[in-house]
Amino acid sequence: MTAPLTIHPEVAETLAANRPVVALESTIITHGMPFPQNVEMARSVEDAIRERGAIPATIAILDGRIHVGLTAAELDRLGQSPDAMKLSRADLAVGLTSGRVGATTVAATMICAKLAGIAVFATGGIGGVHRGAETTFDISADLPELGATAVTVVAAGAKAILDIPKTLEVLETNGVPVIAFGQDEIPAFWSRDSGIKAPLRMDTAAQIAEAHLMRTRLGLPGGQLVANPIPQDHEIPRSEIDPVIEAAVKEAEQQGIAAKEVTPFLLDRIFKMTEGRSLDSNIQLVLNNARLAADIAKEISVRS
Ligand code: PSU
Ligand code: MN
Repeated sequence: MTAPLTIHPEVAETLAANRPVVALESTIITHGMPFPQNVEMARSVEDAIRERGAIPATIAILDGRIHVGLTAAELDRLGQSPDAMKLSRADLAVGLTSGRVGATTVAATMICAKLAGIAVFATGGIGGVHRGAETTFDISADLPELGATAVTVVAAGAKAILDIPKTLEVLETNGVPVIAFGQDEIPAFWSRDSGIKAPLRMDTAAQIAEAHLMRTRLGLPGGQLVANPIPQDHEIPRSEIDPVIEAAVKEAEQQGIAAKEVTPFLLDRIFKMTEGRSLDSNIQLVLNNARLAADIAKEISVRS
């Protein structure tokens, strides 16, 4: 009995030839952005990875199977599935046995990428320690997953809807290297700066690839988190986005939003309050992360 994996033929061939593949998550498509921008984003991210010389593999649950690499029709279906389940480590198996359409979070995408033999994964933002976690205990399953599953994840740092210092503490406890790319500070998703120094810094994809392979040689089970700052011309300065985030967090509290609804609720409110500007930035930072992930995947493939 093995995992119910359906690997797209192009992805399977690329992996068999030890050529670079970049995994992509699907919760960002179903719960992170509205239709039709979600499907447009997913397609342009796949194109960006191809232009950079790697093959994209968007991961989602369809018809009781883990699909690694989606056809155009499958991507459309996913992007227009308002009832898609948001699946993390806790509910991945139940999602598969239910037969329903399922989107994978960062945690679940890491699990599936590892099963398929993919080393690098690009997304927008990871889940983390939510503000107020000292009372709600809301800490994303993405954090312990990074400590457990050997995939290098490229994200744009921690969103300020999270408590960034606490998120860094939990990552450290879980043995996760947090690597800021090309700067000292940990980027804060829509903004390049957070005011908080990152634990580690690297300046090239090759360095990140070497560290990934060194972890394998050491037998360390977990992954790496690469925090890649949003391109300058698309960033929203902290002074502008912070009040919007504050307001959204307050609304979530007042409406009693909890558990897995928190992140999608906040994103939706922030998109609406900024009249789409934050959505536009979100798309640009995912593209930027996809390009870096492709570069890292290439550097890993030439070294292994
Ligand atoms: N952050 C974003 N966009 C997203 C997510 C996070 O900016 O779409 C999604 C990712 O799939 C991430 C998940 O893994 O939310 C985390 O959800 P939770 O906080 O419920 O673990
Ligand atoms: Mn949560």
